[in-house]
Amino acid sequence: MSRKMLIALLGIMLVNPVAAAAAPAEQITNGGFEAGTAPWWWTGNAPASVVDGRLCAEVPGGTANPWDVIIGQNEIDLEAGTSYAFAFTASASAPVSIRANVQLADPPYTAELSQQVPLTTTATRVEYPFTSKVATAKAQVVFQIGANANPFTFCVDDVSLAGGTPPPPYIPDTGPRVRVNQSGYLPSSAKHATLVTTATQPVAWQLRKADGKVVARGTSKPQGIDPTSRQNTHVIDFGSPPVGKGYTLSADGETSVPFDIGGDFYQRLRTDSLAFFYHQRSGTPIDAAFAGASYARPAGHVGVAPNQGDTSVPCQPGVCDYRLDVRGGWYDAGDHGKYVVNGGISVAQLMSEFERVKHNPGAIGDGKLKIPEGRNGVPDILDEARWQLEFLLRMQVPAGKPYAGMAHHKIHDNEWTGLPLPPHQDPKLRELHPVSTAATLNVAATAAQCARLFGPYDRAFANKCLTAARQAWTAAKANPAIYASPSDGTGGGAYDDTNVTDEFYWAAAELYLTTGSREYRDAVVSSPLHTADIFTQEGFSWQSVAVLGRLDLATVPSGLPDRSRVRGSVIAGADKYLATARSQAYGVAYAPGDGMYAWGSNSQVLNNLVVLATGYDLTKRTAYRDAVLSGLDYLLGRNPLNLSYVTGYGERDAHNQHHRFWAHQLDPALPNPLAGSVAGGPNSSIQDPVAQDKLRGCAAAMCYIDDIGSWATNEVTINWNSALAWVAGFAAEQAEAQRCHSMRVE
Ligand code: 9MR
Repeated sequence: MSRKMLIALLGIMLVNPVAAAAAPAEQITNGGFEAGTAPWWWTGNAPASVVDGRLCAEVPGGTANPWDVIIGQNEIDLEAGTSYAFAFTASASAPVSIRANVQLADPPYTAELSQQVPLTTTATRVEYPFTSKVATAKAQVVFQIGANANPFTFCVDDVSLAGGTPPPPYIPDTGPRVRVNQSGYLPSSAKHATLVTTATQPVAWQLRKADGKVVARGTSKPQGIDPTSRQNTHVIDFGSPPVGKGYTLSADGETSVPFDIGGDFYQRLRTDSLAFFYHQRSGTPIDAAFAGASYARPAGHVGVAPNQGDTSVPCQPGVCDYRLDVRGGWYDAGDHGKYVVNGGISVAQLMSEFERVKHNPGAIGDGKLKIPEGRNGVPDILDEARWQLEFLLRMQVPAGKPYAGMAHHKIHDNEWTGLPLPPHQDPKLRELHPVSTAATLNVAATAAQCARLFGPYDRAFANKCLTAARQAWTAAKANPAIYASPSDGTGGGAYDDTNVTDEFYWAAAELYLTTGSREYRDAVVSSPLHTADIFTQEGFSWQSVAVLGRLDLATVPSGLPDRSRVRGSVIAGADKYLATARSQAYGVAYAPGDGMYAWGSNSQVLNNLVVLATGYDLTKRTAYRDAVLSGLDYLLGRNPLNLSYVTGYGERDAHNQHHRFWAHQLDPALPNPLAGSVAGGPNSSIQDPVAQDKLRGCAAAMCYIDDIGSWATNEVTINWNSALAWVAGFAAEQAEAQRCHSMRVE
């Protein structure tokens, strides 16, 4: 906008407040691409990304129809008889003609505006007025950029559809006001539901079997306003109904979704949540024989075009003079980055899930998971862990180079890619980022754990891990304060961390438990974290890993002098989370001090459940076990949104999580996220445009939307699923124990 125009416009607004108030509403979200690419989508043949603040797509030549290549935005509201102006600034790397449409998003795709637009290499602004004949909430704006003979780059910016009234406020569909674990409850554990109601006095409830017969009744317990949701809530304890399917709970004129008492849902979740890791593997085809046809895909990042990695990856300019083969590992999340810090906690939790049951691994043992390494004499969960461990070892700087033994912090694309994008089609340059102390200590900790656990199965690999762990420890001691930059977040996450006291503690703990060496024991006991209360309400995470060390010091046999105090500290932590769970309207052991739910809050919940479960392992106090299950109730539907955050579990499940391949919401040919994938969950800071558009002012536990564009509330990641897998393993074991018990009773 020119200065003159701006001054004129400001003048009009100042003298005529009515004119200012009546400015047409903007119907496009993130039209300037300041917030990345969401909620824009495009066809898979035109990979797009934000370049210099514009959205640019590589358009193939030789397609038949304009609509064979599209960039668009859906869920546009149009009012009948209302005028709109569709405007944008666009250019192409060669002169071409495109179509710009405002149309219905579904067949017959009736267009309210369809405009042929000639483009040149000069970015040009165009504006097309039209009046809508239809009223719909399901229109779309699309740039149809196919039917050009030669490939070209299309760039667009400042897209606007001005007119009509502002989009109505988003009101989530929260379904029936009686909130339950939508999968079900274990027969001999506590059974709680939450009722949302205006009533302040107890109300009557009835529990019905699938045939409608009432099997239990009682009255609710008013709980007051729940600050996490701003809802007035009651808690219902519905006792000990017999095992059965299709129960419903009614109260205050509302009936819950159906749920089971007993069943094998936690056993399924144990397996499904681990399958996630096979599907996230980089550097190998995902085989239909293990994954099913709709989830199969070619290997990503094995040096085959258009991929530019990961078999010989350079550093960011100026960072190093060598290339590394860093193939393999797991993709972090919905993106294709591979980050040592986050990879570390993820693989640690898988190994710890194994270590907890290592004498009887059962359903996670050899030949039990759907992975190519089945029946090789090694427990399957360790096979899966090894896929990541070998990648982590490849991230270490080779001998003879500066910082030898340190680990590169991460490897990822040099620019952000958009969605959808299967890994093998990622065209961006992959780069190694500088080494960091945190990454190096993640290698030390996990490689030490590897050495301990792989010993009985593969001595050579265990030795390799131990050597790497020791080297990493020594290198980190020599370089104790090399921190990843918080601003190094283009094309991948920063995963920055400026306090590595906890990483030192964790690595020392794992090295000590594996070797028994005095050096590592001294590092453990002299760490200020060894005696600190590290069981915070916020919970542990990739950035705060001391609890990983403390839990292993409490559970893995060793000669640690103050081991019984350490065990007591974990029990004290479990007591704290138990008190929290009991105080919450939705029974969840998570109550951050500032009332702000973190990015990935569901994993903070899960990690607190890991502490509670460890408390149970140490004491066999059923209250801890029940608090773990109550936390799972929250994740599986007993929450303010009445939503199961785990794909494939529960009647109302999250299934549009942010992922470049599981992108069914954007491309019907692609699958939804795999069953057993947990969404990051409510995030008070709503950093992405979809969440900002829909959720401003949200109560903490409701700052979530099941939309693929909401990367800040609805992504899936390896470190969140590793926490889910750990807790599901625990819950499945309780389910098995209770099944045996109820069979004995019968
Ligand atoms: O899980 C990470 C969260 O704790 C951070 O606050 C956030 C911003 O740095 O990044 C999250 O991790 C994302 C990572 O940066 C890139 N891959 C997807 C991760 C989950 O959204």
